[in-house]
Amino acid sequence: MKTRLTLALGLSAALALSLLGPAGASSHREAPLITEDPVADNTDVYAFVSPDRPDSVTLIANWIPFEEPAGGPNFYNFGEDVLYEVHVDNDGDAVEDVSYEWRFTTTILNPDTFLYNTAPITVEDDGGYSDSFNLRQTYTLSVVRDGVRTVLGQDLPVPPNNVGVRSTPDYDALAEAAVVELDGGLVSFAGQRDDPFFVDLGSIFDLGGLRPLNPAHVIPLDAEPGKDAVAGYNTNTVALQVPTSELTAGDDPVIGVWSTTSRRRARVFAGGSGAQPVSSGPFVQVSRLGNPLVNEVVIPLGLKDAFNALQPRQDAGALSQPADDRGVTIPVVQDPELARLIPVLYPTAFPDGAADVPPPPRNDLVSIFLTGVAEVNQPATVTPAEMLRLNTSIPPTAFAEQDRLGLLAGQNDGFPNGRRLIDDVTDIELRAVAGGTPFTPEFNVAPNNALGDGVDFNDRELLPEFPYVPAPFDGYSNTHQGPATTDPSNDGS
Ligand SMILES: [Ca+2]
Ligand SMILES: [Ca+2]
Ligand SMILES: [Ca+2]
Repeated sequence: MKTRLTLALGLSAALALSLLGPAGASSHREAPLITEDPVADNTDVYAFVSPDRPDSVTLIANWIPFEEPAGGPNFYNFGEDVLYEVHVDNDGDAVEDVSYEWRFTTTILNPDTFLYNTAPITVEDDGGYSDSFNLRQTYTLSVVRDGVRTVLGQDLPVPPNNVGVRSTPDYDALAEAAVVELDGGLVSFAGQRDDPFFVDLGSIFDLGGLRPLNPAHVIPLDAEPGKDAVAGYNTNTVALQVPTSELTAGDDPVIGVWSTTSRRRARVFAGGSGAQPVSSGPFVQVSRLGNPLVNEVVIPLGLKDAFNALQPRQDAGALSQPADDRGVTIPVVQDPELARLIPVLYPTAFPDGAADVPPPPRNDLVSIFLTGVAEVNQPATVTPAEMLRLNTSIPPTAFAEQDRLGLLAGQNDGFPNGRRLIDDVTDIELRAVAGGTPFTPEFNVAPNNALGDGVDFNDRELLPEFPYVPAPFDGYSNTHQGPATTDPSNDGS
């Protein structure tokens, strides 16, 4: 994306002071409540030193899981009544120091048609979209520092969904028109993209199945390659590239990153002709995401909704009890159910049962998920809290050289030091939970350090430059369609 629209914004004119109220993984359908609210459902957060601009950090957060590209006529929009945020803690106290906020506004040019677009959508000479783009969104991007909110950009464009080959024939041009350079060296994008997460959900959530290891499962099946359950689906992305100096404080290069979604406390349905519900009250956090998969597979069902409502500063108190002489511990991380399940599910691969995985307390997992790894991505002083932790002083691996196994492949700029799009967090976390890392050398052997779901890469090539997330699949070419005619012999089995 080389063509960038530069928006000159008078920062002083846009400076707004406000006192803030208390508001303020991969994670698809990770907790019961949030599955009912897809526009607020945060699927993944990424934070990495930009490989092509090493003095900057790229922050990416995705919402709306499993967007079927053909999902018209009402395609996928950000929620107007939703506050989308990415937070940065730069002094290790689990309290945000810098928060970026996205608020979206929807405009319908012609309300008398049901059409999302009335003709092919193109980029006009002035850089804006053609009037055929009927239902469109714009957004305001703000930053909050020390309780002071500054508007960074207003009326920023969101590209259309990738409707199909007739409606959005040059999608890359439409997306490029929504890459905006802002004052202070920031680059911003918000809009539909391919979901860059890759995982075999269909097997993993079918009693912990890993297709390549099927023969060793307690309910054995023939071995198979993995299936990327997210393949062919889109998501809504916000991406922001920020000069690193805007994010760090003092001499400590480590930042903590997580995202939240918030809704107004009350929503009232008026009924009758008042079709639009009215939202009021302060924003309340309904979704939260730092490390991928934590709420899916570490947090037990009884705590999942609560975890989404917690702030990191509350993690230690809410999810822990006073324990060992290290002070605060978080039992669900120190003794995760998954670690105990792995030898039960794969008895022939782990013949000695529980003795084949590290015993609790799992201080190695506390490092990975809660404090950062000493000498890699642990802040100088740290309050244990669940967030991505990124050491911004570790030089990025060249894009073409990135390895999906991140830190486990010796790339210190990869997960769990922050998270790059390439990082195979499923395999890395499976191996980490099984003890297959240098933290626990006696367990850093096969099969512990070779676990994987058989899905190694995203189904679309990542982009070498901002916003790095590939273009969305288009609806016309969608890959989830059924047969053209009903086959009476198809009983669904
Ligand atoms: Ca802080
Ligand atoms: Ca994908
Ligand atoms: Ca994988």
